[in-house]
Parts: sequence; structure tokens; C-alpha cells
Amino acid sequence: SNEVINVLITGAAGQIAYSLIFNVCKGDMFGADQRVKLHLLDIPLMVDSLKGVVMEIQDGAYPLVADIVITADVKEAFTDVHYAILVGAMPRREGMERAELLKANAAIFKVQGKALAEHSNKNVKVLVVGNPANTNALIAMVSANGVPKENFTCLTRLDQNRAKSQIALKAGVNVKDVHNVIIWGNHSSTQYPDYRCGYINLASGKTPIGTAIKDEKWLQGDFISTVQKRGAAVIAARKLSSAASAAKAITDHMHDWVLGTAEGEYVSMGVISDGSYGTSEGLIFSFPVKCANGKYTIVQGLPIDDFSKNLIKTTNDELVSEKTTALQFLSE
Ligand code: NAX
Repeated sequence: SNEVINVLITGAAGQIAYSLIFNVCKGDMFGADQRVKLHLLDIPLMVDSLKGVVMEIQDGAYPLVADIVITADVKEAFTDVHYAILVGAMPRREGMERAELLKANAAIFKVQGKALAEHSNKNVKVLVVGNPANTNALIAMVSANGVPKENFTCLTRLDQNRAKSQIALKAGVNVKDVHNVIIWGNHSSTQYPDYRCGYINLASGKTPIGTAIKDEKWLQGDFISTVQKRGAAVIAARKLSSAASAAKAITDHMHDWVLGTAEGEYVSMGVISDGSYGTSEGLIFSFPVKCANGKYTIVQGLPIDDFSKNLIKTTNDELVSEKTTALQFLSE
């Protein structure tokens, strides 16, 4: 369309943003004819670095970029945005307790939730990436009076893309032929990567993953742990955390939410739980969803065996405990 959309990216001077911003400028997120105004927020120390990012956006000569705002001011950053991609967060420092991390981030996402309610477009769509992503999204959601709760999501698409790619590598097929792998729950090591509802398009036809890959030990064991620990494996190898792959996943998440998923295709998004599959209502929980007309719906009626039930319960329990800790800080 010819209407310019306003897109906020926080943590805009960070390493994920350094890939993400350029994906948006190219049109990978909102479509090849959608013009964007970028709102780039970081902390005051990083504003000079943001000036360099702006020079590079200019030097990329992107026709879709209508305007750019760089700021360390929350109100200015959140004003009139249609989409808010919240990447910036307090990183976990060595020796930091989990509770301290939750507290520091609860403070950030409370402020940003309020800013969404007070300054952003009434129907702003929000994606939280900064960790702990599910609970940060929940804090923003409960702090944003008047913004529809279903507009708050968190990123588990990187986990889904990792899972899909592991299946493709194991089966010796192209990743495009792997469908409907699901990530349940928290974006943490308790997440449950589930192949059971997925299938692979083989030359012989549509084949359940469990039939195409005849290695149940791998599917129940190393497949799950490889995906759960992939972030740590990237850090160990690169000495830096996942950045380009995170930016790709953020782009996929927003693209599918806004422009829709293909017929029959599920994608995983952290969204508010309606109690589906025995999860606790009100958590931001990763489910398989389908998207159409700018809205997602949780896929219903999937068969869940005892193996899956147990793993869904483990990640649900962790999210309940994170929520309790974070809400406690909010009420202090
Ligand atoms: P970087 O440390 O490179 O960048 C973060 C940027 O955020 C910094 O420039 C920092 O100044 C800024 N920032 C901090 N607090 C801010 C605030 N209150 N307002 C605005 N900006 C603020 O980290 P990067 O590698 O880009 O990762 C960003 C976040 O994504 C981290 O929290 C990381 O844990 C999380 N991730 C989440 C993933 C997911 O799948 N949900 C995967 C990738 C990534 O690890």
C-alpha cells in the first residue's frame, strides 16, 4: 500500500538489529511494496552508534524507507507506531541470579508496556525478542491498559526454524519440504520441539516425520536437546549469540502474522494462552498458530500423547514460576 507504516525496533544498536533493520528496509518483513518509517530506540550511550546505523541505511539506498527516527527517549520512540519489535533487554551478566534478571527486565517492559498504551497506535502489534522473552511480553501486556492482549507475542520462531532445519538435515531433504514442526512453551531450555504433527514432502508423497525418519531414539532424544541447546552451541562456537538467524526468525514471525500463513501451514508464536492443551490461561506460551487477515488462531485438536503432555507441563510450570516472580516485582 502507499500508506507508510511506523515500525519500532528497540535495542537498535545491538547485533540482532544490525541484521533485522536491513531485512525490514529490503521489504522482507512487510512486503516488497510497503513503505516504512523506522523508529530506532536504544539507551543514551548508544545513540552515537545509532547515527552510524542511519548512515548505513542511507547508504543502502532502500526505496521503501520513508523516514528514520533515532532516539533514546521512550515516548518519542513509541509514538504512533503500528508495529513494535522489542529486542533490547537487560542481558544476563555472569553470576546474576535468574530472579535479578527477571526483575531488571520487568522494570524495562513495564515502562514499555505503558508507552505502548499511551503513545502507540491503538492496534499496535508487539513482538518481544529480548529475554526472558515470554515473561517480558507478559509484563508488557499487563502494563498496557487498553491494548488488546492478543496483540502481544514473543519470538519462538528461531527455535522452530532450528527444529525444522535439524529435521531436514537428518532426512536429507530441503528445509522447504519440512512442515508443521511445533515449539511449545517457553523460549528457554524447557521448550518442547515437537515433530509428531509434522510431515515431509517426499517424492513418494506427504509422509509423517516419524515415518520418514526411522530413528525414534534420535527424534525423542538428540533432536529435542539439540534444538533446546542450540543457542548455547552458537555462543560456544561464535563467542557471540545468534544474530542473523534471530533477525531472520523475527522477519518470518512478523511477515506471517501480518501477511498470513500458507494453507495448512502452522508456525509457532508465543501468544496469550486460552488454556488450550492444558496450559495455564494468561501465560505467554508458544503454540502452533495459523495467521490470516492480520490475526492468528491457535491450532486446535492436535493429538497429544503422554510424552508430549509431560514436556508441555514442564515448560508450562517454568512459565508459571517466571510469571509469579516477575509479577511480584511489579507490585513492589
Ligand atoms: P545486544 O547486546 O547486541 O543488543 C541489545 C541492545 O539493546 C544494546 O544495544 C542495548 O544497549 C539495548 N538496550 C538495552 N536495554 C534497552 C532498553 N531498555 N531500551 C532500548 N534498548 C536497550 O543483544 P542482541 O544479540 O541483539 O540480543 C538482544 C536480545 O535478544 C537479548 O535479550 C537476547 O537474549 C535476545 N534473544 C532472543 C531470542 C529469541 O528467540 N527470543 C533469540 C536471539 C537472542 O538471544
